[in-house]
Amino acid sequence: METSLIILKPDAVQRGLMGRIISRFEEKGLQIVGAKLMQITPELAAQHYKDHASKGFYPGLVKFMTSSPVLVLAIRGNGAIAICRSMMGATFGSKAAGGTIRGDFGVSNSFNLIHGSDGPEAAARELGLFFKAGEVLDWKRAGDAWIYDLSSGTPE
Ligand code: IDP
Ligand code: MG
Repeated sequence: METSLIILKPDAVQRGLMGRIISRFEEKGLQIVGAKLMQITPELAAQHYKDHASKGFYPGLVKFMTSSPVLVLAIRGNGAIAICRSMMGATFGSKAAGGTIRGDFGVSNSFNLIHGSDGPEAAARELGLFFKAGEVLDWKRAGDAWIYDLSSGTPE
């Protein structure tokens, strides 16, 4: 099982899209194992986006991400990191395919609604930035046996 760090960005929160976006992940069969409404500080934004520090869009990105509350989620499932990325769609709302979150809910390239970890290493680092020990919960979901084929002992 993988866990991805997802951020519903300030535009998603301000536009009242949190519920619809979370529903997509739940309907897919992914499990919410952490959730936190918070205002990102400039220091945390800088740590989170450290790989983009040299880019021209970086100052605007930090300003945007710290401008208003975000909803931070830890989302778990078999292959969850890649599944979340494909559900999010391409980075730019103007290019993201229909059926994806960015494709269906936005047109902007910078206000693109959602962040998702791009690999296992990034997910581990980002989960550590946004959640303290004990805030990501290993809870048993009653319906798991109908989400996955568990007959072999591992989720298929
Ligand atoms: P990703 O969020 O799809 O992984 P990244 O390339 O990692 O995309 O960029 C991080 C974030 O920086 C994007 O989600 C977007 O908010 C912003 N961003 C990336 N490229 C641009 C750009 O060219 N103009 C404005 N904002 C950008
Ligand atoms: Mg990225």
